[in-house]
Amino acid sequence: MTATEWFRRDRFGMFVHWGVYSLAARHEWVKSRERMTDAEYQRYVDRFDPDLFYPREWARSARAAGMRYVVLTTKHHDGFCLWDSALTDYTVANTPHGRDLLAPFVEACRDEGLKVGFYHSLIDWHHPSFPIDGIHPQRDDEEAKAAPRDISQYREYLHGQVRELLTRYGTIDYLFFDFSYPGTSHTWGGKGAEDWGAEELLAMVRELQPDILVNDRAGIPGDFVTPEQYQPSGPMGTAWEACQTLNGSWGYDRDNFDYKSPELLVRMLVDGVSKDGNLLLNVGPTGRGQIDPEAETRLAAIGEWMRLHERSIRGCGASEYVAPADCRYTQNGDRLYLHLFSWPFKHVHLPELAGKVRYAQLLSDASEIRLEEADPNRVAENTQPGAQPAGTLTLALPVRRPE
Ligand code: FHN
Repeated sequence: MTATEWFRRDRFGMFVHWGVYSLAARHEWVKSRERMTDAEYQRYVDRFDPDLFYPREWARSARAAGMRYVVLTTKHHDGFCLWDSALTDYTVANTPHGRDLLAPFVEACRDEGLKVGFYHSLIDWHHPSFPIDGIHPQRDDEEAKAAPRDISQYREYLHGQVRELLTRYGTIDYLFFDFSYPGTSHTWGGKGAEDWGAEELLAMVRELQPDILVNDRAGIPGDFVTPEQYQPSGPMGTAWEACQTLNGSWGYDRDNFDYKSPELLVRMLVDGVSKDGNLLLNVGPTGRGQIDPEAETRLAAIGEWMRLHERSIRGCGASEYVAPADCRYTQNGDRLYLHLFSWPFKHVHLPELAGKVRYAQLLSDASEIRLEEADPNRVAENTQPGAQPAGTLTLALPVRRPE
């Protein structure tokens, strides 16, 4: 199976934003937003000791939710490394925890049959050669801005660390660079592909990991595009993956209880698959290493829906048919799945399916939906709405393929 094939089959992954900023517990950009110096930010490094870090629990939660790949931040914009890099001392080796965090993460994912993904930030607010730009914590420090910074030295560091990540941990299935979009000015501080050495970087990545999937954020096109915190209006003409948060924050944000409902999260997953895309749903573990209870309840609810409806997601994609209002179609061969985002409403009119549907059933309990009365209202009455886990009323409609 090619890399894109598993990606399109699996459809649903877990994003994990975790680092010393998790101790600040208010945003992964805390160093930039609060203009912290390295010395001020060191209080989190000095106290990073995730005694409740059990990556197998992360992997089990991901798998139970229906996710089939997990992507962990190896280094975020703060420059702090979750592995013992030979190229810097700014790593987990120099914290009270002291041990590599990537190896147990990778092992836990593999033990749970999940694909392994690394996130790696191009941006680095700690490296002495990384330019001071509009988002750098020292953006107001005239003396720091005046100091010479040679991005070619940072480029060498970036490539060297990516080499470490792709040679120390066996097969890595997926790489999420962050962030510099192809051909746009949106490259924060005006840095672009040439600054990162993007062509050489991706050539090295593919040489080291021939089957890896790489995203589009190293400044040049990759294997998939990455709409962030929005759902595209339709198929994007290439593999794509929407990365979404549970509550608007990527890192652990203790006082933020603005979590999306399980119903909305399921609909985001369905919506994405109906447009030939994936959903990468983020969790931000605490500074002790645990996925927070609010996130766990959402993952469990999605998992309950997936337990009954997985076949309308896994291996599915966009349909050639146009779904009625407030519905989505996902399709896999001659299996068409009609997802009703709101019900009961009196009838579902499927004129373009006239004569094509041989049989219909409610996916959650395999109960027949008699076509002449394919009326979710009656279905809802018969099946006790509570029987419908969060999300959608999904009908399986085996359709005759057009001759
Ligand atoms: O600035 C980052 C942000 O913290 C987060 O990592 C997201 C995830 O896609 N990427 C950048 C914003 O686009």
